[in-house]
This record gives sequence, structure tokens and C-alpha cells, in this order.
Amino acid sequence: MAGGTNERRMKSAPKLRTPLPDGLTKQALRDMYYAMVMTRLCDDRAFALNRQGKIPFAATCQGHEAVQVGAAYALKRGTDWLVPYYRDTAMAVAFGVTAKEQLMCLFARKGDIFSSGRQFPNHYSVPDRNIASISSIIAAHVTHAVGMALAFKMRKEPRVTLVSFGEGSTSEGEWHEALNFAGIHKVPCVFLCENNEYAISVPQQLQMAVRNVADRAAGYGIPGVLCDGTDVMATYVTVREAVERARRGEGPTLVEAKCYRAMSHTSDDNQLTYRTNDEIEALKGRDPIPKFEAWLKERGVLDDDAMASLRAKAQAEVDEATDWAEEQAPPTEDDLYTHVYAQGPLA
Ligand SMILES: Cc1ncc(C[n+]2csc(CCOP(=O)(O)OP(=O)(O)O)c2C)c(N)n1
Ligand SMILES: [Mg+2]
Repeated sequence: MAGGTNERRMKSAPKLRTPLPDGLTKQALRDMYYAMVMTRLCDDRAFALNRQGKIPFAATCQGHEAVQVGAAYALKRGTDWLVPYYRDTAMAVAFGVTAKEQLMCLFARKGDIFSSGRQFPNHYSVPDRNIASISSIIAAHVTHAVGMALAFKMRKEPRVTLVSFGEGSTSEGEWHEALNFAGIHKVPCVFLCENNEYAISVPQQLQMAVRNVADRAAGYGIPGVLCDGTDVMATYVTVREAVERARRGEGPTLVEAKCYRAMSHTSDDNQLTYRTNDEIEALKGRDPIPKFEAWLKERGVLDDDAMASLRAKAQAEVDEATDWAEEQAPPTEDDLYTHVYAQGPLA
């Protein structure tokens, strides 16, 4: 409930030998694992291509895969909407974005479905998969998400909007305006904070004087809950509760998933200027992928061979997508105004 959040309330994954978490089949668990692994490989590929001088820019989501996939699976695909931010590669993959689509965007090719090669990488816009377009202006999209949720409520459609953002974005004015409005009007929106402890180079204690972003929910009369964002099942269970609450008409929830950023903010940043090697090394112990692997194995969902074959499949998908996307044509001068004006300004 609102206010008074503390570490003791952090949720952990359901205990072993209990039934599978509500709403998840074994196939869904395999798909979640595949989405996490494929995203990690795409991420590694993006940074390698950047260092080879083949793509201009990459933004990582390493350390965020569990929170993103867990949250995406808590929603109803084809009904609910995602309003993600630039770090949400795994969330987009879990909502149906393919390696080819991801690589076409990274190479900024004309056939890129998000923006015809016109936007920053990871600035998704996939209306046919219920993924809204991304705002680079941090927290601006939180107001868009609340507007979308208000429309669902006014039209009496049983849909929920999930909007994600980093902890740094919660210091922006628009974030507070959005939560205030959402609380008053009880819109069906889940606010998901992916707290990776940094806003570029600024650590959390220099971004806010509260210990948890979830504590901020009390100011808007909505529940604020914490979960371990490196644990895909913990995130799934927590976000699902928030989604169900929203769908019942009880209003929004702020979920704070504690995760971490394994790499520099983007390919343009060098985290060694503000983080020690020891700090970066210690993060490896929090990796969400081995954590999920251990859970899947103990549950008998996937054994070592099955996981190895899914990893090989994901690697082949990313390799093929890279070669294919690199060969595709870039935008031309004729594309200059595509997706910018309904009619070109020179028409
Ligand atoms: C309004 C605005 N101010 C500043 C920036 C520059 N900027 C881009 S990302 C970022 C940090 C955001 O940190 P956080 O919200 O914690 O997300 P993270 O990148 O850590 O996932 C900043 C300050 C921006 N894009 N928009
Ligand atoms: Mg952050």
C-alpha cells in the first residue's frame, strides 16, 4: 500500500515445488528465457558493431533483462499497451520485436520499421504489437501513457498501459504531474521504474533524498511496491498484481524493480570515469540470466542441453539478422521527411 516501503517488502521468486506462477505455461517460461538470451546477444552485437565503426550508437539493457521480460509477460499481448523507454530492448523483444527488426534499426536502414532509419536505436514504434513510440525526452512519455490509460477508461476498454522509465526520470516534473493525475483519476496504468542506480554518471543518492522510488507513490495516493528486478519471476508476479489491480478499475500502481546497469550508459559513455573496476566486477554476481537458468533447471522446465540449444538458436538468429540487415539499403534523400510530416514541407 502507499508509503512506508522498505527492503523487507522486497518480493522474491515463488518457492520451488510450488505450482508455476499464475498465468505461465512451460512454453511461456522457455520463451521468456529465449527473449532474455536473444536480447543479451543483440546487445553484445550492437556494441561490437559500434566499436567496428559500423553503427553510430548503441544503448545497453544488460542487467535489465529480467525486469523487462517479467513485466512484458504480466501483460496481455494484443490487448495491453507498452510505453517503454530507450533501454527496453528485452521488453520489446518479449512483445514480438525480432532480431532482424532490431538490427535494421541499429544499422539505420530504410526498411527499419520503427522510423525508416531516422531515429536513435531502440526508439521503438510498433503499433501492430501495441508498442507506443519512444520519447528521448526522459519522463515525457509518462504523461503520454497516462493519457492513453485515461482513454481506455473513458471508452470502457479493459486494457492496461505499462510505462517504464529509469529512477533518474522520476526527478522530472512531468513524472510527478503524470502520477498525480493518474492517482486522482484512477487510470489503468502501471508505472514501472527500472532502478539501475545511475542516471548516466549520477548515482541515486545524488538524484533524490528518498531511499526508494516506490516511496514517492505515497504523495499521489497510490501503492508503491518493490521487487528484485534481477529476478524475472519476482518481477512477473509483482507486475501482474499491479496489472490485475488496474484492470479491476482500482487504479495505478508504482512498481520499483531494483536492477543494475552492467555497461556504460551508452556506447558514447565511459563508465570508468565515475565507477570503479571493483564495482563493475561485483555486478556480475547479480546477472539475471544465470539466476533464471538455475530456477528453470530446478523446476525441471529446461535442462542444460535444452538451454544450450536455445542459446545456439538465438545466436544463429542474431548472426543471420546482422548479415541480412547490413546488406539492406540505407534511406535516401527522398526519405528525408518520411514520418516527419503528413505531406512534405516542400510539397
Ligand atoms: C529532459 C531530459 N533531460 C536530460 C536528458 C539526457 N539524459 C538522457 S538519459 C539520462 C539519464 C536517465 O537516467 P534514468 O532515468 O535513471 O534511466 P537509465 O538511463 O539509467 O536507464 C539523461 C539525463 C534527456 N534525454 N531528457
Ligand atoms: Mg538509472
